[in-house]
Amino acid sequence: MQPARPGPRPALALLLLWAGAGVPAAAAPPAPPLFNVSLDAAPELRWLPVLQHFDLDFVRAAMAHILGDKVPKWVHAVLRTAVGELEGSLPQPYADEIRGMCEVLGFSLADCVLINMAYEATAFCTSIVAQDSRGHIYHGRNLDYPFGDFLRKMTMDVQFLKNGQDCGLVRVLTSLQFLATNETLSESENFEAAVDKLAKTPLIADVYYIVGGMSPGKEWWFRVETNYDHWKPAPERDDRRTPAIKALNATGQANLSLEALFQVLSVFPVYNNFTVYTTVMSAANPDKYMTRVRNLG
Ligand SMILES: *[C@@H]1O[C@H](CO)[C@@H](O)[C@H](O)[C@H]1NC(C)=O
Ligand SMILES: *[C@@H]1O[C@H](CO)[C@@H](O)[C@H](O)[C@H]1NC(C)=O
Ligand SMILES: *[C@@H]1O[C@H](CO)[C@@H](O)[C@H](O)[C@H]1NC(C)=O
Ligand SMILES: *[C@@H]1O[C@H](CO)[C@@H](O)[C@H](O)[C@H]1NC(C)=O
Ligand SMILES: CC(=O)N[C@H]1CO[C@H](CO)[C@@H](O)[C@@H]1O
Repeated sequence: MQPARPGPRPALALLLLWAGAGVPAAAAPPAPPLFNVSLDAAPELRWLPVLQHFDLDFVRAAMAHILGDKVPKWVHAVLRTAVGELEGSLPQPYADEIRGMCEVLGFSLADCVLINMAYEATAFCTSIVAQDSRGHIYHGRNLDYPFGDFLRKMTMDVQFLKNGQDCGLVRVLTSLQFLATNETLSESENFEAAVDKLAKTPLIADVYYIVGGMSPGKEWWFRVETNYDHWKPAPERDDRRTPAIKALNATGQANLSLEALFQVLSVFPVYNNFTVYTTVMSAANPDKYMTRVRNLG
């Protein structure tokens, strides 16, 4: 793993519950709450102000549920020991960040890492990278999760602050994301280097990375990735790929925009009852980043 590095970083956090009561059942899907996380604070402390916005008992219940439901008991016992032994080799500052939150929640670091792995392994995603006719590149993603009612209430946007200033980086989080992702993106000089590094980073769970860069490519103007090898046909029982491609075809490259991409990600079954959130963003235009929580009843 890479050495620790200070600086703004997106993906990290435990499963969190937004304690905001009485979410209005509006027609338009709502944005998640936005929280600041200061990178000037020590890693083990920086997430605690965010935690205060959540009902900790609910968070604990959700974590216990994921551990109990998704991880068979014997696997849990084995992994717990293994992760316990790995503790010292988890990359910083993640290890300290997780430790800080786990302590508040009363879980072991091993359990928190396990929860993350269980989550990563059972989430379904549709990711799209597309390029409009002017060469602007867009990235969109739906996160689908069968245990979504918890996650919907735990979805938040996080704004990272450095030296008290916002770093122009807002990220959606529902859980501790796979550790390698952010480091890769931050430490790579360019798109090719990031792809190269992602391809070489050993992963615990099977993950398809989809990387949107800022320089226009040559082949297709979009790429859709779900949970299956894109070089094989998608299985009939869960084909979100074909409808997404159809919707992109119908949009047309000239009409691509963040709004259009959001619409593509709202076509059934790309969008379905399990969809927790939809995020659209453009690397060249980070201000237009947008996440909406879906199916919030
Ligand atoms: C986050 O920090 C910025 C910069 O200090 C501040 O302007 C903003 O109000 C804060 N937002 C939240 C949600 O606390
Ligand atoms: C989308 O358009 C491409 C290029 O015209 C075509 O090859 C492909 O079959 C279309 N796919 C779907 C699902 O409509
Ligand atoms: C793109 O939008 C234009 C109108 O702005 C429309 O005439 C055209 O049919 C659209 N292209 C596709 C492929 O839908
Ligand atoms: C999605 O949920 C709605 C409302 O709960 C239900 O009526 C519908 O049958 C579900 N759709 C699928 C495909 O499961
Ligand atoms: C793409 C991205 O957000 N990268 C951030 C990941 O974390 C590092 C620090 O560890 C930041 O410098 C990057 O900006």
